[in-house]
Amino acid sequence: MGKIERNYETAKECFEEYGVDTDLVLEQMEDVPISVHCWQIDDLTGFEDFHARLTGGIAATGNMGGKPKDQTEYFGQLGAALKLIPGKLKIAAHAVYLDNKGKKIDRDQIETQHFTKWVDFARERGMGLDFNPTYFSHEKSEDGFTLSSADPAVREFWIEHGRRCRRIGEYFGRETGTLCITNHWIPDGYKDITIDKLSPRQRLKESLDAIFEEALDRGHCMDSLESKLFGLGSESYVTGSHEFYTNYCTETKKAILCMDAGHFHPTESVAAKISSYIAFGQELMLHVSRPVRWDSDHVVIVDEETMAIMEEIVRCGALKRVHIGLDFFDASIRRGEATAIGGRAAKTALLKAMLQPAELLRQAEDAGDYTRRLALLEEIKLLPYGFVWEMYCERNNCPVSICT
Ligand code: RNT
Ligand code: ZN
Repeated sequence: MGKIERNYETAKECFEEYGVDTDLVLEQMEDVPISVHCWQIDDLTGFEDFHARLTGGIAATGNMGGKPKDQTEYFGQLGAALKLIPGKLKIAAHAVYLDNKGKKIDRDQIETQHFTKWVDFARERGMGLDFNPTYFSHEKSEDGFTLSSADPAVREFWIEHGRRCRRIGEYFGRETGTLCITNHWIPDGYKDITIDKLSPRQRLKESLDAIFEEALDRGHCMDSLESKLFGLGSESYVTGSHEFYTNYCTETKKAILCMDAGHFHPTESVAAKISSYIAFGQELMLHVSRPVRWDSDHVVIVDEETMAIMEEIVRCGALKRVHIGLDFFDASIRRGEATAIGGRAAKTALLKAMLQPAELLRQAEDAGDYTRRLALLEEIKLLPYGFVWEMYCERNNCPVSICT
């Protein structure tokens, strides 16, 4: 028996004492894909123009070399990064990652034929796809407004983009046989004190209604709406706030909410919000990220918030209702490895959460024995999660260590 097997047997015994079946957990991990975003690999540049400037109040800082110069390099690096993340995955593509064959295809002209590469790439790897319209890094978003713009022509342009993206999402879902979530995030907002906060929201509501007019096959795709508190240059007002989208989703049932861990007040926790949506039978999309002082999109690590998010999903019994995606972009470290580090961290946190003795903890709580609840919570921090992780990597033909 090799070291990994030996260690795993020991771990199995340790977890059994807490009523946890590690084999079962490893099996269950296969039902919970993590959706790895495509945009850490190239600082969200995409394929429209390899010198494109990122706008919309988000920023990839740093200038590490090795950024892909063409699509071949890009897909090579993404493929290599994905190989380092064990278990079931999806890939989240973005509209600017289209294959335009050297021709200018504007956002209101994109079609499924521009995204066949993504389908091939995902299929080869047995992965599903998610999709994101790109409502930023474009001349028609330069004044800070898209779907909530006061200019009807600008709104119409972005509505058309949203509509087309939904169809691409449906195509992804159909072709991969896995539900595709099309996540809409817009940068709209004001830098400074805003007088009329209502009109942009009324316009956003109308734009969304227009985007969602066409009924698509729910078996293949659905939409999510990503809220935000502030962005660079939209510090004072963001049209698509948390309350706005929560109400839009509840009222219309046209989309589910997407919560990004970096889009709230610094001490506000996405984890704490999850149960309030599950209580109403809603589904959620998440962008697991790591804000450091602001929505800085640092690489995801196994920190308290990431753990809290995964624990909450498990404890709510919501592994099928909460769709877990990643969102970070750091250009100060090697980009492919950054993707792998963040993906592995999300998986590690999920595995750790699933290995916790949920039953025992709940029993202590239900019995009103909060002392035992706290004692247990502390004790289980020292269980040998790492040995189960190593077995998870081994079973998925993935290296245990990626430190080069
Ligand atoms: C921006 C949002 C959004 C983007 C991606 C690239 O604040 O988090 O999810 O990061 O669409
Ligand atoms: Zn996000």
